[in-house]
Parts: sequence; structure tokens; C-alpha cells
Amino acid sequence: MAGDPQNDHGILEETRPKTQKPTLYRVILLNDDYTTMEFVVQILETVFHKTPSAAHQIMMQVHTLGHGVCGAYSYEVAETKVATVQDLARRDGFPLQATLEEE
Ligand code: TYC
Repeated sequence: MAGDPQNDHGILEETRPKTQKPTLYRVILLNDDYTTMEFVVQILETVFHKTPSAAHQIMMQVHTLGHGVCGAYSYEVAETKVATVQDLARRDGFPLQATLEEE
């Protein structure tokens, strides 16, 4: 039986994995008609540490498909990145939205 500590020679052994995979959350960027492409690229470079080329690629994916993945992080980090994106966007008067999705 999985996780049964009693093996067939009667010796107790711990079979439970010692490490657990942390649940990761994707940060999803959503398209809109008003945020500039330049601002989205800047967000991807500064908040998500993407190269200029990767940032441009993700921005174009969001622009054409409606949404795109910026990265996967622990819940706390992902939440903070969503809040940072929204704060920076509002500060510059853009309606840009980001959301979380469990991986
Ligand atoms: N659609 C926007 C434009 O044409 C650009 C854009 C891309 C906006 C990605 C948001 O997450 C976004 N200016």
C-alpha cells in the first residue's frame, strides 16, 4: 500500500516523500485596447525579468490571443506581481489587468 510504513520484513520504514512540490500559480496578462505595447514590454522586463526579446514575444501573444503567461511562482510571489502590475498600470493611467491561475 502506498505510504504504508510496514514492509514485508516487519521493519518500520518511512516511505513518505520528504519533499512536497509547491503549488505554483501562473500570472496571466490580459489584453485590452488602451495599454501601449511599450508599457507592457516594460512591465514584462521589470516585474517578470524577461529579456527584451521574450518580453516582446509575450506581449504580442497577449495582443493577438487575448492572454499570455508571464511566469509561475509561489502564491505569495504571484499575488505580489499581480498587485505590482496593477499599481504601475494605474499610476500611468492604463487599464492593464493581470490574474492568477493554479498550475
Ligand atoms: N492591445 C494593446 C494595443 O494594441 C497592447 C497590449 C498588449 C495591451 C498586451 C495589453 O496585456 C496587453 N495597444
